[in-house]
Amino acid sequence: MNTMKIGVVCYPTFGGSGVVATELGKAMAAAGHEIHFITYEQPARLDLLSENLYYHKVNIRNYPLFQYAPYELALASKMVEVVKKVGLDVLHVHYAIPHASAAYMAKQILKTEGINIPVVTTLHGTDITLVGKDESYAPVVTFSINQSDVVTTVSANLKEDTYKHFAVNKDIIVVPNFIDLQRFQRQKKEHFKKAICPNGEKLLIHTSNFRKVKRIEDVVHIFNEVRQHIPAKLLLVGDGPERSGIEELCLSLNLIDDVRFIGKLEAIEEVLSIADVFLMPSETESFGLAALEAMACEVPVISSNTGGLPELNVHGVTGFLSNVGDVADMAKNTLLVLDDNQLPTFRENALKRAKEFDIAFIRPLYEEVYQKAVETAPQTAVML
Ligand code: GMT
Repeated sequence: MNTMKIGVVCYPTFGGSGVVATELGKAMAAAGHEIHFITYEQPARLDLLSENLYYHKVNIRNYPLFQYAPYELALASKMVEVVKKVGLDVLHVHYAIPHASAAYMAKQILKTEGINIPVVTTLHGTDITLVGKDESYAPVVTFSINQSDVVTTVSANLKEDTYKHFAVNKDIIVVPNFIDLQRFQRQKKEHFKKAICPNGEKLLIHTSNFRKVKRIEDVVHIFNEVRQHIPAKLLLVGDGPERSGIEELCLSLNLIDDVRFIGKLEAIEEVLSIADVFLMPSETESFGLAALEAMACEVPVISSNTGGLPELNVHGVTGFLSNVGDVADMAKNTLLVLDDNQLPTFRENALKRAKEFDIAFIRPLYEEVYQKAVETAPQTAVML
């Protein structure tokens, strides 16, 4: 395949969609494509000294009249500028709101100058299942999905949800989340494990952005049940709006000595390396990238059976699935997984499954998507 110049629009710092966009961009750059990130802040973990990686900052001009500065307009203007300056072949926008509609606007502006830029929109989850379907955004989300040249979702379930909640008339291609197995692998961190579990306790872990959708109170209740049966500790990694409420819950349940909050962490693979089981009881989860990261580090997963999670976590093989909110079932399954006779097999299975999502398999799928977008959209638009 010929190399391309690809514009990537994403949320640079928060959430799985930004991680997927950044890691995909890096993998594409390593494969010889020229990648131009267009965002309001440099994406975390983006090494701009690497070959083929560029960052274009969206400057948001404020004005006393604006209660909310119009980011979408500044983004669309930046996309127009970068497409023209660099000669991009394709624009890939991650997360529909507001990136897909900003891309539509940029595309229309460029059309008036005889340039037709193909737009690929990747839907990640809450842009469809939570925020997107709210009536305050739904008409714009529907329109901008339909106007994209190619649309992808990160799971078959999210594809179904998109058709269910929006009048979308486009084909949707499923391209799952992926993992870099060089980075996410079980490392020897015995000293770290000893510091957290000094008496050989089992370690339960949860990593997230501490939003309501993650149901972290269920994580705490599962742990509370598990520790009635076996010595255990809980590690909560990440930060967000729910954190203080969860700290209070731990206090009221008298768990504070056995639960560690360690905030946001860059080297997440290091703590995953010492964990025995990963808990993801989410209300909704389009794919569950954090669970995939755990599996790559040989950590089995106890999750809800919502959204795309059954497409990743195989019930009874890589962990277990339960109905949302069924804390008792999740606690029972956690104890099954933690059984010393079972744990090594679950660990092995989790790693084997994670290998199916190796970036080496997924990157070419996105290259096909870009190729399709270029073929779908005529190279030069008719001047209006
Ligand atoms: O929920 C998050 O952690 C953030 C959110 C986002 O949109 O940034 O993640 C979504 O996208 C990830 C990457 O595609 C998926 O792995 C997550 O499952 C999905 N989150 C939800 O659906 C709640």
